[in-house]
Amino acid sequence: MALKFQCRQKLRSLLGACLALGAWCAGTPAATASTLDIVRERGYVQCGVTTGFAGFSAPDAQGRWQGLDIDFCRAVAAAVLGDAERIRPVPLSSQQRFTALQSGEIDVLARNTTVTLTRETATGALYIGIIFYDGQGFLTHKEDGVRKAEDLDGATICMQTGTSNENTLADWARAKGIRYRPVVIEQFGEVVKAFAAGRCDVFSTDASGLASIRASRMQDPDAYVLLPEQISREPLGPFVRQGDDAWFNVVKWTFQAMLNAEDLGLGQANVQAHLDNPDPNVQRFLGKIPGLGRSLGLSDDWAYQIVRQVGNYGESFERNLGKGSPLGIERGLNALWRDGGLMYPLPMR
Ligand SMILES: N[C@@H](CCC(=O)N[C@@H](CS)C(=O)NCC(=O)O)C(=O)O
Repeated sequence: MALKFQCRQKLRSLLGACLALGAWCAGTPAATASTLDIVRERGYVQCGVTTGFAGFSAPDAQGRWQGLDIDFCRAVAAAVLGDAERIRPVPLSSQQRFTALQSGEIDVLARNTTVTLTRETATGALYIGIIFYDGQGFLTHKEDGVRKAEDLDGATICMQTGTSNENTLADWARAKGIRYRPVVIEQFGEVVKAFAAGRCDVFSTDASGLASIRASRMQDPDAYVLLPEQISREPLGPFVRQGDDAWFNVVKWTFQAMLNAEDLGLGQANVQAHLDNPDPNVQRFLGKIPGLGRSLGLSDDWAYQIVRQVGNYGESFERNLGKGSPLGIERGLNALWRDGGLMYPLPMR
């Protein structure tokens, strides 16, 4: 019996050594470590953001980055590190964003990025959810008198290199028999200048982006008209690298926590008072009934920290994009499903 036991012990340590050798041969520790461990070790989250797109990601007058995407990045930092301030925004042009994610320069791409099939198959990126439902639109000079998209025949249209907007516009125009001259420029600031200077008749990108450009980049916002049509679906989502499930889960459920908080009526101002709420859904969410945090490799107050430090999805939306903000965007499709929108929080249990 004892001999049998000894043999089994030897077999187990031999197996252990083989597994360790296998893991060593399979790659360097850096290649196998989860981004979750890397972020913890580093002490801050690196988020790929725009070079300055008010409402989504842009520095304010004090140099502090603000926006829906920035809030999301802060929420990830609150969940993982317990401190929403532990973020480093990495400004990226449309063209640079997926390379930065692939190379490990950033941990999360939170940059008004449309989810498409080929972006997932060709870039090794994986979206974690849709943070904003949008559609491609047109911003025109009011003095040109264009009132609908079909009047754009013969127009010169400005876009930014590396956006989904280039192909979407080409497809739409072809289907409608509309001719146009594209002016495609790599740097965002340069596209804005070209449009403002009248080098193009129209700026085309996501409608939310156009609202942002008009409100924050044009000297006289009233001199520009956002046409009523949207020619595509542009579901915008944060992305992580493929093949890192632990990190994917943390980032995905951070977004779900922001949606669930809104659904549960938990916001920045009242979440502390809800620590005594006997509703088991609230108790589980806030970690009073433990388990959810641990299952993600986080502390059990991860969701509490998100809401206390950043707020729920609706609060972030209103603060950055909503009716009270300079962009003045309606919740529309981005309302919770029970209010007629598409935001449907997944059960946190
Ligand atoms: N949702 C579209 C467009 C996103 C996009 O990159 N839009 C441009 C606006 S023209 C932008 O955000 N530029 C800001 C920058 O490069 O800093 C996509 O994913 O391709």
